[in-house]
Amino acid sequence: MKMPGFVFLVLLISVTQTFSQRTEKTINSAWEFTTAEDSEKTHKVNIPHTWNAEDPFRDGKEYFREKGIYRKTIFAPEEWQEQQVFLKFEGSNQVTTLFVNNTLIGEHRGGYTGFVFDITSALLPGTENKIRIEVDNSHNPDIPPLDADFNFYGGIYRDLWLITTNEVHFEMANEAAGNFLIKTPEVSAENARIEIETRVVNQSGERKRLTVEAEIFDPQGNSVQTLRRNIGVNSEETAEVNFEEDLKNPQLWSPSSPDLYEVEIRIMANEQQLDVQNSKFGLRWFEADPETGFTLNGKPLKLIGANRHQDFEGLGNALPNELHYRDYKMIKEMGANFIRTAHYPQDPEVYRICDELGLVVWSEIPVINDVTDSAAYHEVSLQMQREQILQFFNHPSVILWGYMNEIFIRLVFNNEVTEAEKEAKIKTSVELAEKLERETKKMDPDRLSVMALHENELYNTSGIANLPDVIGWNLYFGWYSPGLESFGKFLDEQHQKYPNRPLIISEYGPGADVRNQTIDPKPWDYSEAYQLKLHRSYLNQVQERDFIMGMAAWNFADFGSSFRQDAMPYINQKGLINFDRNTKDIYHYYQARLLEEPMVYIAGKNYQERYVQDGEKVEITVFSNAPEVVLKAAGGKITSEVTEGIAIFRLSLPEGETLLTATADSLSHSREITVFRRENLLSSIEKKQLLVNVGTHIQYKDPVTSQVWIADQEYREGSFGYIGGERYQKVLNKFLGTASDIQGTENDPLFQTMREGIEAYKFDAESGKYRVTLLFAEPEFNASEENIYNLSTSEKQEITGLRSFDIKINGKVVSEDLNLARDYGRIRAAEISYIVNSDGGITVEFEANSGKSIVSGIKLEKL
Ligand code: GCB
Repeated sequence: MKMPGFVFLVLLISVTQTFSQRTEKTINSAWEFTTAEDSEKTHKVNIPHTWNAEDPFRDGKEYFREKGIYRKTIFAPEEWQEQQVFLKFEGSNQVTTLFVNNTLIGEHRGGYTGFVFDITSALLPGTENKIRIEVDNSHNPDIPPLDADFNFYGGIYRDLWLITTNEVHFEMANEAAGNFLIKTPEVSAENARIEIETRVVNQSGERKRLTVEAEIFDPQGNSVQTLRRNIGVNSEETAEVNFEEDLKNPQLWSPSSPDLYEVEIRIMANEQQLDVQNSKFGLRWFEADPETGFTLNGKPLKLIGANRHQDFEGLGNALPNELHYRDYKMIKEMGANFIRTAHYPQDPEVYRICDELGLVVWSEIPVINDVTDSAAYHEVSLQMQREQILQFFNHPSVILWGYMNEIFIRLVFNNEVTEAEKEAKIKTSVELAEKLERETKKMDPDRLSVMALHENELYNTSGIANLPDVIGWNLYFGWYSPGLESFGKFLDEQHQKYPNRPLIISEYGPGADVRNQTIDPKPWDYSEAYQLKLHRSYLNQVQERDFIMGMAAWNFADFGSSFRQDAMPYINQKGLINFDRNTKDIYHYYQARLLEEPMVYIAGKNYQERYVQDGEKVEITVFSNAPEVVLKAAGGKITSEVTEGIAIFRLSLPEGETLLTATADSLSHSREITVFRRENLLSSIEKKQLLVNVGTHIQYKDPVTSQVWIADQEYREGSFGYIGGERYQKVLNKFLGTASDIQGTENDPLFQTMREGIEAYKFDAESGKYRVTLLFAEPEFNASEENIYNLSTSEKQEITGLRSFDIKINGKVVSEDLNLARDYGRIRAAEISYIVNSDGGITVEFEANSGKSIVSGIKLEKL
């Protein structure tokens, strides 16, 4: 009888299902969690989980770095007796120890790669089984990273999988964590050589005759080839089964056409399928040339993109896949074609996304800042590199394997090490680099090895920079080192001295806080405008130099770093977007420089209140990739050329709200701004308070109250401003003011900049009743808390760092012997409000008794 097609299909499916024994499911939900410190208190948590989502961002003690314990019972059905059962961790930071029914199964070291435990032998089928997972994120001298500018959030922060397989299955438990390898050693436009490497494990207790198949599908999903091998595998043995195939006229993978092939591998016994796995892969070839830069599939491609850290506001590193996806989509939509996974391997989902979206990836292990001279440290580093390579091998997006970042930075800044200690440290670092280079090339001769360096000659003199295929420079000219143009000069010198080294810019960028705005940016003012200035200059300088392979901005998003103080404590603010993923202007600027499809964007999402001086025009910046932009405002229309993605408009606008509309090609973008004339601020004081960010050119917006503290100005008759003194500057050529975390406020930038030695602040205001509020912070850690009036003149002179001043308003003393350190504490925000009845004019005088007077902000309100 002839069987109808669909009956045959149903039969086939049911037969295959019976014997296709692999099941994979997450077991993320409802774990009992305790910390070792507080073992009585259990919480129900879901994986991805970290216990450090909040504490690295709190003032006070350091974030919790110890042991956390996860517990759960799982029911093991009877059928598991004939199966192998595994737990697969995608990532858990940083030492993970697994117990099943109180039997120790194993330990894994390292927080950024996956690993698999075979739990079959400890399980009791037909009953509940106890799983206990201990995770420890305390500092461990044998495990990288030892020290870095990001948080080492503890916990099982990536998906956890329960996998059951047939007793005959593709290998699960080794450094590949269940991945099989698809190699593409030779690819050209005409032909692609494909090598597939599988490992078949037989735990059935008897010898098996098996057929292993590898079926290749093209990017359209058509099966193009099925390869087969017949093998015999003894019990408790693992057989390597490899395939080779040539594909003619391959469809190539690239950022502009990320075409993906797929391989399905199967283990068959007597027509029954025992195991199946699949993986996408891609076909491309590339080259890093020291003269001409990077080429992909024979065409030059300047790699431009960003580094990306894996944490997120409020979540630490425990992100759902959707948020990883959203980040990479935003990176792609910025016009980027390149990503460095910051300092460690990321979630497996990230690599899948980069393949799919078309982003070239530099993936790296977290050997950062310093190494330990121990066999264990070297071995864990090598293990991490093997795991990263084996686990992400099939991803065509991955082109560079990194293994070290700024490895001498601690050494260079540590004044306490002896010459001998220094030599020993250099020696062990170079030895480790040699081992990592060798291991990388042994495992994957077809990709490029890379290392990131900071601006120091030691990398050249030690010889470490001669090891990898590509050298990445982390360069912060215009930030940590002065001079934006020094960037290009440095690159030219390196290129001249080492003409055989392919070079890439692995990091660059300044801190930028969207609360800080100006049209006159300066280094270390944390303004969005300075971020724009620096990135624009770096983009130009890289584009002028063919020999530079590309550049990755530091960083795609702001990220958590518990020791940082900066404008927002505990956050590294060099992101192109905020920690909560709201964009900064600079993100849109990259779109103007990189996107091919038309774009136009009026900058200043966070700079809508514009305060201008007498006769001063309002400066509006528009980003676009069109040759010119038309801006409509207040009934007028102006056209401006676009240079390097920027059109600047200087407009005479009336006070009040104005709608701006920028049009380029057929696109337009609108933004509302509000203009205030500084000369009218006192006459309108009845309606609107006047707030001044004293001691700085920066306009600061408090995101909670939405109040704008305007840039400071010198007093002029009929107006307001400071008299005397100078901007306080803790370190020359660095942050304006101080970068210390000011306690007792979220408005750190407001308190970090100040005017020191100020004589007076004067408002030529009308008569009436006012509230004057002064903002202060003692910026010196060694400021004395002495009381000036308790001292005799001779004793007084011996005390250093004593700052005491009196405040007078309209001639009357309102605060006497104000010693900020004594009265409020050092590096702590203080506010004092005074009520003033004025017959016309307000003069706040600061009279120093010792040291210099200081003030951070002033607010005037008419009552
Ligand atoms: C670097 C480091 C990176 C830091 C960055 C910075 O060179 O590689 O981890 O976060 O500088 O912001 O200082």
